[in-house]
Amino acid sequence: MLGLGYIGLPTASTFATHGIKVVGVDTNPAIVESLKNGQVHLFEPGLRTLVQAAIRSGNLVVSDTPQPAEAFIIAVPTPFKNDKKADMRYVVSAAESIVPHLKKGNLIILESTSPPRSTVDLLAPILEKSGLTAGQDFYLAYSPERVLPGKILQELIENARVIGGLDGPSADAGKALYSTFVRGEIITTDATTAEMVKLMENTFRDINIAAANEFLRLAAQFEVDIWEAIALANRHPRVEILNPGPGVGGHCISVDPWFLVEAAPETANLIRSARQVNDSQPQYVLEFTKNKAGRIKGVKVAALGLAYKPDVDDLRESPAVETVKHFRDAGADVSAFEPFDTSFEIEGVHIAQTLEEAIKDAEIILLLVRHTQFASLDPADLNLTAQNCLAVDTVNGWSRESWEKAGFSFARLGDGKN
Ligand code: SAJ
Repeated sequence: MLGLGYIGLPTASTFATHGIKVVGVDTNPAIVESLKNGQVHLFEPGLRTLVQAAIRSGNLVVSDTPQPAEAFIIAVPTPFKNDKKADMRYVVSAAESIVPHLKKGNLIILESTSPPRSTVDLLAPILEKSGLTAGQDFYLAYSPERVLPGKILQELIENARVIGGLDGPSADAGKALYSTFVRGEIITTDATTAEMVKLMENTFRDINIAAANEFLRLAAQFEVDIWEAIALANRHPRVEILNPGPGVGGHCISVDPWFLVEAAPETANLIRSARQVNDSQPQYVLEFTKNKAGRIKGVKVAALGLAYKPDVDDLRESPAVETVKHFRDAGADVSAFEPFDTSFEIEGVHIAQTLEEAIKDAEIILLLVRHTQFASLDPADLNLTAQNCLAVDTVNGWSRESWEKAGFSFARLGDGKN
């Protein structure tokens, strides 16, 4: 398993606890060291117990270099560059590190989300530097990961899995391998279809969230409460509008649609627009708050939550972080608190170690992530020094009534009625 991140580590551990001998490889020596000591560098429910069981069983060993194997799975990040183009360098270097070990009859599977045709046009030629021919001497397939952070261990086993082979036998070899633990249906297809399927899934979700965010802006304009309107629209049997909020983040949904835009810039117009709507939500949150508070410059703001979504420790591409930066740039005195990661740094922003520290002298409390800890806050328990504190809820996480009863002014993003 090349790459021991959010996908590689759970997958390697699950194979290991199902009797497969796995060498987990990561090029980051700190990750390899900590795993050897039984420490897990990621937060995901149940992951620590699973990794420790896998290591204890003797089936999972970790290393910083690959070794000969019957199957190689590549699960490394595919971020985007500043120009929003896919950065495939980790896939390329993982593939190159396999080449010296490649033997006839081996199976190589790419799991990393990649632009269409990557398996055929990028991966196969690198692997063929071994002197072997893809499809003829070794099996090659693309199988997208589809697990939801927060539910990875369950979805890894239960979700349907798509395996796209360079040819039929490659897809069948992939299916045989994943059958060791996947209980969902395993469907085979060609590699490029499987790549496209993955990109379409995340793009579909991004476009639907963009619709919700655009509805939110319209509702504010028409003095409608978007949260009430969505709940009512969703009573229609064929309508399921998603939740608006401060934007779309994470390493997947805010990145993957750009791979389609990059591959077909003339055609992917709706996809690009959706990305732009979601990416401009942090700016919208700033303007909304400025409007409610009267001013932002010099105001003490407590930002609650920096993760990209509730109850995860992942801050990659987080709209909460973007929003905090917008407030900082507008001259606010920001103190941010992220319970899942108190060591993260944002230049010019105070990172509080506790909720109390973040809010003690706040004039605005800005709820950016609906972490369980924040949603269950009772405003009556808060001890604040500032008078007339404004609570701004960007995720529909708090009750207006309780905050007003506790003496706060209250504003909810998208509530144009109140
Ligand atoms: N979000 C909203 N409104 C919503 C739902 C989500 O604003 O109604 C935001 C979240 O706050 C977050 C972002 O969207 O910032 C993405 O969160 P998410 O929970 O929708 O998805 P991810 O990125 O955690 O995981 C997605 C999943 N893809 C789909 O649901 C189609 C997951 O199945 C994929 O495996 C994962 O991307 C991936 O790795 O590609």
